[in-house]
Amino acid sequence: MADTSSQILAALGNGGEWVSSARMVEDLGVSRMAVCKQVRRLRGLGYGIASSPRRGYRLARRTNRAVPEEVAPLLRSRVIGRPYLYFPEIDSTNLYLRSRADALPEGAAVAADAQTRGRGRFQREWFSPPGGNLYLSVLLKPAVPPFLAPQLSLVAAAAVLRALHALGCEEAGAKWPNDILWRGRKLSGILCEMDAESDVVRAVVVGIGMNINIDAFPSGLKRTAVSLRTALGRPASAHAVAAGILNRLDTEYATWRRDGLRESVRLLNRHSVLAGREAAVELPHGKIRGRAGEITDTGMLRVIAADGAVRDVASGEVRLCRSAAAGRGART
Ligand code: BT5
Repeated sequence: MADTSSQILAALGNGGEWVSSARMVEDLGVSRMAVCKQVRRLRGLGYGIASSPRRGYRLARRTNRAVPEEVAPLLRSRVIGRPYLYFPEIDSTNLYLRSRADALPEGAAVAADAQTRGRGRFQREWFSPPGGNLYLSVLLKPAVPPFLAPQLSLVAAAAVLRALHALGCEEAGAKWPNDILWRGRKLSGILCEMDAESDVVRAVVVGIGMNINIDAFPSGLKRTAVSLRTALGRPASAHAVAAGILNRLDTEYATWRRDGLRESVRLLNRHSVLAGREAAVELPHGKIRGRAGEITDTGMLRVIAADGAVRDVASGEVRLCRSAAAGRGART
């Protein structure tokens, strides 16, 4: 289906020109009905396509969404994003891949324009309105022991960061373990979920949510969330972001499999919003406070307590302490 719509888009060219439906029927070898149906579908995906009974069709506006018609031509990846699936609306892209992990190959990716049950860690809600944000999940099947799977959250964070920097959002930084911030506000969050046997990972789904074009946050997020549009000062396309992330995750993941986490960690440390700052870390059993140090080569956060005791933390929720955060605008 995406093939015919891609052909229709190709026939419409860069827009501006009217193309008669008779010409499309002839050039594409499909029925007039099929052209009509695909044009309707493309409009549903956010393309502006004008039609006139006499003149045919004209492309007035491309979509800003992460549709396959726009993402596929930008993909340079070998494994990640193959196949690439898209839904205008879904419950959750992570749930989708988790429930089909056996049937789909490693690298399969699914994106949506809206989620009705978008989730963060600990079943928290991920605000997922329609209109040009990105909700993207990727299925990975590394044959590694389960304790290594959380590292993939950092591998994904590094890929997202590289993609954002390449798009001109140089100030994007990483907040261990799974947030991407811009000037202290959350631009993107990563949820890594695993299905495993006792000694080997069966599947890991890495889900990435990014605010791209929607700034109308609910009151609870107004001060803590930000969109890429605000960060860049201009609208951005979810398809360019999706392709950028998938292409970079392809190399980041291959590097992780070959050499471990070191390269990803190097980038995350270079752009860490925590390094050197006073933080409180909620652990599964209790809370510690101290100065956040580097992320270690195995993906732990080093925390140095006031008495000099050093602790490497494997997982947890980090809050910057007010005194240190205030001067640098951190709000999460
Ligand atoms: C995360 O969780 O940051 C991981 C978010 C992962 C979402 C993606 S979207 C594609 C895939 N499918 C899914 O269903 N999920 C993944 P966590 O660290 O727990 O942060 C959640 C918290 O971030 C919430 O409690 C809010 O405070 C805040 N939040 C919710 N929606 C947000 C948004 N759109 N932008 C910024 N902050 C948000």
